[in-house]
Amino acid sequence: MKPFLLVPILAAVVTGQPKTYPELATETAENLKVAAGEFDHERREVMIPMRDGVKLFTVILVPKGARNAPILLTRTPYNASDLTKHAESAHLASVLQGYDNVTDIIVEGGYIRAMQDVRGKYGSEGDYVMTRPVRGPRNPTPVDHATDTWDTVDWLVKNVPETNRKVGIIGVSYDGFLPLMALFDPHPALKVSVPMNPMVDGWKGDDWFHNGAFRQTMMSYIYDQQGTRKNETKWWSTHYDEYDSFRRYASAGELGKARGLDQMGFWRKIVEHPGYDAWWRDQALDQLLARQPLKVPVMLVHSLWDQEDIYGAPAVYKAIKPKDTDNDKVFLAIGPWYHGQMNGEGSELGIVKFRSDTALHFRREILRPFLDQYLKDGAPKANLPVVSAFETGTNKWRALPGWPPASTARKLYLRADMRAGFDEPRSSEAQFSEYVSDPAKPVPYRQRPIDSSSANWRKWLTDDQREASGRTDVLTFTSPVLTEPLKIAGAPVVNLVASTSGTDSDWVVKLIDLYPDEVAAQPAMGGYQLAIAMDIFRGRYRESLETPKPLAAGVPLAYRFALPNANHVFLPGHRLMVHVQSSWFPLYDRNPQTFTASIFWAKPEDYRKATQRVYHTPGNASFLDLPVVSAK
Ligand code: PG9
Repeated sequence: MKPFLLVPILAAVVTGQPKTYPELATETAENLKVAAGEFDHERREVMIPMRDGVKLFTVILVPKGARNAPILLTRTPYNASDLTKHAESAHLASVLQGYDNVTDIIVEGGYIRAMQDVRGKYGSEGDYVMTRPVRGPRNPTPVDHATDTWDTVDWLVKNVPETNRKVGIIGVSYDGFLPLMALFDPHPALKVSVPMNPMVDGWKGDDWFHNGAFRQTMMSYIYDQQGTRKNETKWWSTHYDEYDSFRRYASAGELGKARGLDQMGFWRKIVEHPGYDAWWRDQALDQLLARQPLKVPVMLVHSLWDQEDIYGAPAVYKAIKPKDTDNDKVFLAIGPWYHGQMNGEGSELGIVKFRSDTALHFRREILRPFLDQYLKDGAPKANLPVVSAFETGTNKWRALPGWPPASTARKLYLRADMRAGFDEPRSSEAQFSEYVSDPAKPVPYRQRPIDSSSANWRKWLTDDQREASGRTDVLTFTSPVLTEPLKIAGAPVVNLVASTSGTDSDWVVKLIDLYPDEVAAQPAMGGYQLAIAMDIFRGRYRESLETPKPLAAGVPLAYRFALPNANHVFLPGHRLMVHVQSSWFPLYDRNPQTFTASIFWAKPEDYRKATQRVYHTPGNASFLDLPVVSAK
């Protein structure tokens, strides 16, 4: 070390005088200009002004030499800058690689890519409101995602000289909810909308609740999203096994309180609205869009094993397809995917193999022709079927005129001795099957330890349900071995007649494809219990989704609710199986099994064991209505 440098510094510390050492000029570039020569695209970062003066950060990636190119826009709360910088590369394909981009379509198709932070997140100005409601009773401001999309599209077509002035909006999940919001009074240059796995109804069956049961693993999402503009402060773990982390608290409300979640506005609203009241109904996009004129062609994209938004896409299809009188504006694609998998590799999900890259097929053969038709000047008509649906079991794509296809409802009865079958129960058989549900030891939703990493979480719907079937608090009804294929397409409907010794209860029902005892081609599938459709229903909402009521203890009561859509063939040699249980932890908060005004504030003493009975008598039969279609 050179003593002459130290002397002035020490002197400054001792005397408090300013430093007197010689200047060494910074070597950092003053205003870096990136040498663009090797790049196959140009990156522009702009602040686009909205009608209320708020500016939204937008990245625009223009392929080199682009002329008359259409724009594919994604709006996001997840950081537009990061999502367009998956790699430090000169190649558009590398910077876009990731599940938020249909990279091959953009690159091969010569699209201009635009990605924008929604107001209040990351580089954008303004206030953040979770899935900001449309202008109206839940949003008194003059701006919503419809106006922000309108203003953005207007700016893009006027300020990106390489464009043909045609814009499509596309995205997954939250970024899939936004293409739906774009359909309210759309800009004339918005030519197509592709909501993939969109969040549509947060209470009925998407991210926040399923039929009234709260998805408490979403608490970390709220914390990260609404703690800071740039998600800088993160929810923390305390245990490797999520089961243990959540089990420490009596309720989700208590956990939220302990972690300061009540500082986040959306959490306060969730806790205020546990039932399906006007606050939820006013935001249910399927219901809202049913009342809008249909102006822009839409391709809804649905994943059969969507662990986050399994309700949304088919619900919107059902709501808006009847308005498509010329049958040329509303399309549906259904694939065997987890949330967002259509943008990645789709030849398997967990252990389940599909024998071809279904996601690539979707992008190449379905989505790309659809986008090209509406966005590219002079592109040919795509000639797509209204519905392109991958059929699991047989692993085939099917072209269908609508969804669901015509079917016959066949009742799959739950019978005594843990049998399931198409014959009605007889009066001679035991009246019910029972189990004890103990909230102190809730049924894990997947094998413990439950590690919450995203790579792991996205596969859980295809986990082997064998794990649950070994428990004494899970009923498992099984059919004889099938001798012929049985094909279902649509939503199976649960008709459960059940009693609880408590005054509130959750009912989880799973329709399962039970594989043969041994599967020579893939030994790990021997005896595999693959969930085809499953969901939870919170008993207190049996009579009214809005106003909860205590259940009459010990009385058989009917519960009717739809499971998520399936498009599946149960093959010969397989069996049908149905599980019934009363908890699914920690994905869903525990039902105390004693009626309380709000389960968010249930007290430790409210949690009680209950004896649960599933009835199978001629007058009180429990069954699943299966939408059976011809297996040809
Ligand atoms: N499922 C996520 C989400 C959507 C909407 C609201 C909250 C969360 C997502 O993947 O974006």
